[in-house]
Amino acid sequence: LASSMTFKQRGEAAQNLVARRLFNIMENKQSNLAVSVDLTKSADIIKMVDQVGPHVCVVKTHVDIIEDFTADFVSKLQKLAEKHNFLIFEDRKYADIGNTVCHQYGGGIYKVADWAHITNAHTVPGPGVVQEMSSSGNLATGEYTKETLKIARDHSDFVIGFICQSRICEDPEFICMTPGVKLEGGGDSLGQQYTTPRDAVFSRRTDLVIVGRGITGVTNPEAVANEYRLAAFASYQERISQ
Ligand code: BMP
Repeated sequence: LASSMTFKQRGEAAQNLVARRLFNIMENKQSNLAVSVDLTKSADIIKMVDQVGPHVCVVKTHVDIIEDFTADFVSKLQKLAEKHNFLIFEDRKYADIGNTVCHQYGGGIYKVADWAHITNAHTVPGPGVVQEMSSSGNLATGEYTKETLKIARDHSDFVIGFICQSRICEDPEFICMTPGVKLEGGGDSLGQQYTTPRDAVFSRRTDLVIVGRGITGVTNPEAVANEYRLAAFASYQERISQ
């Protein structure tokens, strides 16, 4: 069962090279923390990523919110990914027909396919990747989750995991990633609902927590990122030693 295996064992079980690499980083950096750097100026993002980089396995971006996006931003981000050994996840949530998604993913201004190790898609249009939302009243439940899992299994060469609020399968190679995480819980004024790292990784048995404002909104992001890393990794260790 995935939830009782180590990240190292799961990396060995995975066929997909990106999944193998991610499990490897998680094991070596003792980090199942992704930071979502949802800032709107390139320089602020680069500065934040350099500070939190030592503590994360993944840096998640939303490049379409950046006001001054350039190729130079991408090359700086890639250098930091090498320096700190993390993967870049562009949280684009593709949701159109294949032909349009090909253009959106490979072309346009952002050329996401050139630099993002990981991206994601809704499964509403059919085979793709998975999205299960953390916001209240979201519709990604029941049959949607089942169908999504089927799509992932049928395309496991391309799919490395899911965005989900609780573990949706025990397949060792799929990584369950949970956004909407804050040490103090709570929510925001637009429907976001927060769970704690331990609730996500120990109680709901997911693998990786995605933290945005809980880290990017504090005055000492590096120290706080380390706190989240320790909390999420301890919850993983507690889970596998059960
Ligand atoms: P924050 O921790 O600041 O609330 O940020 C959460 C991040 O995760 C945002 O980038 C958001 O787009 C993303 N996210 C989410 O919150 N819930 C989901 O269901 C899916 C997401 O990608």
